[in-house]
Amino acid sequence: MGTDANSGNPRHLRRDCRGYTLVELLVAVAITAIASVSLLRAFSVAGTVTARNESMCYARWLAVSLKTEMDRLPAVDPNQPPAFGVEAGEWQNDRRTFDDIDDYLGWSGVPDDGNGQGNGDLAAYQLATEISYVSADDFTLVAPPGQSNYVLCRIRVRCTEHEVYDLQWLRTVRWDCYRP
Ligand SMILES: [Ca+2]
Repeated sequence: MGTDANSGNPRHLRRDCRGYTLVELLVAVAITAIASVSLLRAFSVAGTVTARNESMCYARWLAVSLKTEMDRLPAVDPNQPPAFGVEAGEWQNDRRTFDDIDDYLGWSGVPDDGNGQGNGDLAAYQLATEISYVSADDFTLVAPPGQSNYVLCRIRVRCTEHEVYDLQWLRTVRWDCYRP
């Protein structure tokens, strides 16, 4: 029957039962602290990315909703001699009075609740619209109002100090919209 050559050796028992030294404990604490900081940073970055994605998702939804509203309207005022911007009886700060695309020229505001009142849940967002006539040969060139059949519509939704969702699209003008 075999025996442990070190069994019964007092020096061997002391080495097994001595526990950890202070240096070993400090190293373990340092490693744990470094790992914890790394984990916290990872969670923090993940939280920031999630918040940004959520913010941009709301901004996109606001932009698409406003585009849907604008696309229901003709490119030229259907009821009176068209101007570039709001016509008589329409108010630049009240979208409910708009009846054609270029009424949105220079409009800006916060998301509303559908009744013309600000939506407190989305108060952090700011919307702005830009309208311009552009050249038929080059959509990057601005044309004088009424001198082109193409209108460039743009919606910008600012969700934070540095984040802006931008949506642009073209409309073609139907000059027969206005029927006096
Ligand atoms: Ca109008």
